[in-house]
Amino acid sequence: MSEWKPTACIICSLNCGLRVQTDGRRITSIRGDKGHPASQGYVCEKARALDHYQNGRDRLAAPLRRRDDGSFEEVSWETAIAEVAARLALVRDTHGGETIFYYGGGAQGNHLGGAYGRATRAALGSVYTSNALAQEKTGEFWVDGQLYGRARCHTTPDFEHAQVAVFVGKNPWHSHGFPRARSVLKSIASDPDRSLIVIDPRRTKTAALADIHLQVRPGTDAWLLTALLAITLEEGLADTDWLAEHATGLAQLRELTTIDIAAYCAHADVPEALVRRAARVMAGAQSMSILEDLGIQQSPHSTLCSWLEKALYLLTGNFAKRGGMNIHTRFASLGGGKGSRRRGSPVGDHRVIGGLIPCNVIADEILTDHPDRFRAMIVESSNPAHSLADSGRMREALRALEFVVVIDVAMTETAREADYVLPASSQFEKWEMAFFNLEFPHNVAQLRPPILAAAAGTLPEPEIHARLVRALGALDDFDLSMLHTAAADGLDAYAFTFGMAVMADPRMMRLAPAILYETLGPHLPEGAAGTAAAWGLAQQVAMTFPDSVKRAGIDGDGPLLGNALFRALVDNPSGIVFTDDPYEETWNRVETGDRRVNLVVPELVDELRGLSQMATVTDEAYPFILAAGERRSGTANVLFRDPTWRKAGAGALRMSPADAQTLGLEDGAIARVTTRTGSATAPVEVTDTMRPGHISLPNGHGISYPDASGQTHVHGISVNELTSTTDRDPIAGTPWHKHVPARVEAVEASSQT
Ligand SMILES: Nc1nc2c(c(=O)[nH]1)N[C@H]1C(S)=C(S)[C@@H](COP(=O)(O)OP(=O)(O)OC[C@H]3O[C@@H](n4cnc5c(=O)[nH]c(N)nc54)[C@H](O)[C@@H]3O)O[C@H]1N2
Ligand SMILES: Nc1nc2c(c(=O)[nH]1)N[C@H]1C(S)=C(S)[C@@H](COP(=O)(O)OP(=O)(O)OC[C@H]3O[C@@H](n4cnc5c(=O)[nH]c(N)nc54)[C@H](O)[C@@H]3O)O[C@H]1N2
Ligand code: SF4
Ligand SMILES: [Mo]
Repeated sequence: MSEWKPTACIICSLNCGLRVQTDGRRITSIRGDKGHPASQGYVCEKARALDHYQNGRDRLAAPLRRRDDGSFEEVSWETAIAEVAARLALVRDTHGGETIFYYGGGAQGNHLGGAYGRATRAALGSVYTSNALAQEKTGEFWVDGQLYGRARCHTTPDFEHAQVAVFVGKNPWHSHGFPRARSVLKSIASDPDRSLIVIDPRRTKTAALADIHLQVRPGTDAWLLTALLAITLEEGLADTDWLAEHATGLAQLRELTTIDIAAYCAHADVPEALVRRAARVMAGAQSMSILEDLGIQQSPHSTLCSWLEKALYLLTGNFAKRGGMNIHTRFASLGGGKGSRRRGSPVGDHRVIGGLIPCNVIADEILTDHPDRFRAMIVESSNPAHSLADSGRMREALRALEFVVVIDVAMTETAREADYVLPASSQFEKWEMAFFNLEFPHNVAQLRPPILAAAAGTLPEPEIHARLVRALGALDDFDLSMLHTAAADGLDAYAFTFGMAVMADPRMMRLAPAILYETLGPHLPEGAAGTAAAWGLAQQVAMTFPDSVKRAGIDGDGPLLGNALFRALVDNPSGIVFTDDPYEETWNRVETGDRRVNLVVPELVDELRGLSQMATVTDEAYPFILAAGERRSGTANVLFRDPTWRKAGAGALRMSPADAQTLGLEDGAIARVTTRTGSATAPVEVTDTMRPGHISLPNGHGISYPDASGQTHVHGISVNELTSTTDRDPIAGTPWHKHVPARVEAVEASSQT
């Protein structure tokens, strides 16, 4: 048995610190790392399954090229890089680099690869990008921009210190979303002076712990949240002194929320008395934090709900304070960069938020004869043929492109549609970093060394992108000799020389990741060249948040502060606190100009007023509302392709006892779910945690995986065979995955498909 090596869990955005033992190429023992500054030893049950990722049967071991007959053949890396670069260059030279669309850049634990992907995009003139954030968080980012001045003014909850914790469409018991979630939930639930409030149609494990569960009718949160705001103002519960000093738009918000409270509560199907009690508990709290997630972000009125949710904590003054909501620092942005921010999508002119094309319009931007349509796609560490709405249409779009290259560790549903597949080393075989740095007041970052040597035939993304950039000739115009010399002299000499070089030729900035890898990389410790981009990011963090970095105990000024931060990361593989802020610092991050927050989002006013019509998304032919993609103990996006990691029955269709009885379905019976897009069968789990009319299926199922003889089988329902690209938010284009109109019927076991 080997030593306990530090690494991180790569299953969800918490990236809990781990200590693991390996035996040969297997990860044999896993425990929480007490030295990780955020997770402090915490892990959940899913982390135990990580060897299924590392040693999956369909891991890629050589670059693949599609033959004319559709099958794949193995080719050498030299051939693959030369041909991929040539095919991408041909698309660029024929149609323009902006027709090359980049999707992904990282999963839940690996974002360094995406940083290098920026250099490949720059070499090709590719400007349009997207990733999974554009099917969940872009609406919320846009609202942040409206309230606080810029979409990057992202707020984070402080549940550790909050007297009242509120979850809107979020089930942290299973999905986490903040450090040590289960421990924090339990301590709030067991403390008589603190309260847990959950807004969710289902009695989730989190809701079962709650003091108040507002069991909203699916898709009607906008009415419930408006009622909460209305009660807060009508009963005089708002913090008017705080609002007078720090906010604008109170009079208009008051006018907009002067509504028939009883009717709104009835529409949301929650007793008015309970809604009033919740509003009083929130307003009476010394501090309150709120976390919204997919339950509203992937439902009708999603962007409107993000506004109303934020207005709720602002009305009660729970901003820029301990236990409330604060604007955190960031190690790097997960968005698409400046290149695409200025314009809408090329074909439909859809709003681009945070540099990201809405996921639901991607197929439309390809399946058209519009001259500016996307012609080629680079997919990295993402599986859009499985994770985007309407997989059938997404597959059609991928097939319609002139060229597709996929960079992944495994043979995914998307890789199957590609012209070339490039095999990456796993997240345990290279230096890696995740950029989900969302903590406040102590924000945390971890640069993790590999725990295993790279699998034969694979390369880490920094090397893949450096080779592509070289093959495209993008560095040929630059004289890098000064940078090579400076790197040999050490980080301090390099930092100053790099700064001068970029000032002299700003074109170097967009190619920076490749330039850093080529020049600084060889002088970093053996095998650590891939951390060169982290050095660049550390310099940016030190420049953007110098005081916060110094408060975290990192010394230096200017580029020397960036160097000290980078060294601290390399020297502490369990992770570090990289910024430390007083709560008032949040005000310095408000970018509205006058440092006051806006309570009203002008573009959403009509949608808010329109709620009085009491219209909901319903369709008589499809009387059920299907939540397509629920997080459960046995789901982990698509990190584990091998179905044996989860318990039998994990893929069940959940429904209420009343519905099961009406349909004549018993626990374990097979049901057919039909939507406007598709149809599938699953065993039923009858559970009184579901509201009548509401059914749910888990995310991350429906994965094809080879058996021991190499024969591939699909396991479970792939929910996006059932979803539609047109059901989406009018502002952000985010999908209504949690609100899919559906029909259910019992089927004979023999007629399943
Ligand atoms: N175990 C596990 N954990 C994960 C992941 C995973 O795959 N597995 N994935 C990670 C990722 S990428 C993400 S984005 C997060 C997502 O984390 P969550 O958003 O917590 O996940 P979901 O279960 O998809 O949805 C949350 C809740 O929304 C509720 N809901 C459905 N419809 C409505 C509605 O109309 N209104 C309201 N208020 N609620 C509704 C559902 O009942 C559910 O409890 O989880 C992360 N954590
Ligand atoms: N219907 C429905 N659809 C949904 C959701 C839902 O709730 N319902 N949830 C949405 C959400 S919130 C999210 S976040 C997305 C997630 O969907 P995606 O963004 O597609 O992410 P994953 O499924 O996690 O796929 C990550 C890929 O990265 C690969 N990978 C892992 N490690 C490495 C590495 O080191 N290098 C490379 N190159 N590749 C690697 C894995 O093999 C996998 O193929 O799904 C979305 N889709
Ligand atoms: S909370 Fe998330 S990161 Fe932490 S152990 Fe569980 S799945 Fe892994
Ligand atoms: Mo997500």
